[in-house]
Amino acid sequence: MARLSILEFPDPRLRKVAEPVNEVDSRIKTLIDDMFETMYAAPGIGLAATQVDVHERVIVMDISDNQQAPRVFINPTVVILDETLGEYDEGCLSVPGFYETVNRPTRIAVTALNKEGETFTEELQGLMAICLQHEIDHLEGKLFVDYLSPLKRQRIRGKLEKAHRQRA
Ligand code: QAP
Ligand code: CO
Repeated sequence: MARLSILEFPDPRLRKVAEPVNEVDSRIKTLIDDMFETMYAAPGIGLAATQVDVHERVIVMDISDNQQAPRVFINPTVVILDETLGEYDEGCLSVPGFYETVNRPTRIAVTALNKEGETFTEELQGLMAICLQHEIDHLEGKLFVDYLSPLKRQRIRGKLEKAHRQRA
């Protein structure tokens, strides 16, 4: 397994739209293992392949405390079951150090492929539903900061650019 490096806002590669996975082969399985290692090390609760500069529709998630509930979603599609929005203070491994309130539907059904390449459909609610929608946004080149006011987004961008300059 390998720890992958995570792209950070405003890296333009985070804006690429990911391609569907054709076959869940050994290359995709290795990618999934490496994404879990990267997410757990961070630590984080969700990671999309886009964030590690792989532009294919793969998401890993684990909202449990002790790495007890690893979940994989390949080529996910979502149906909103209830248009009622819930608010949540979202963060992102690609926007380190910043948390802001975002509103999203909290009851969805997802259809995706699992790590074995089998199709499944499942209803999700609460943090699982929010996190999955956040991760699917990554596959579309979208970030949670896009839901904020331009002023807030610009402030976050400026601070992260400064941090990147100091690291370089
Ligand atoms: C997405 O985010 C998410 O700023 C997953 O310094 C988060 O795992 C969806 C993290 C919350 C919905 C609600 C963030 C780690 C991890 C940071 C993450 C940081 C270190 C974020
Ligand atoms: Co994110």
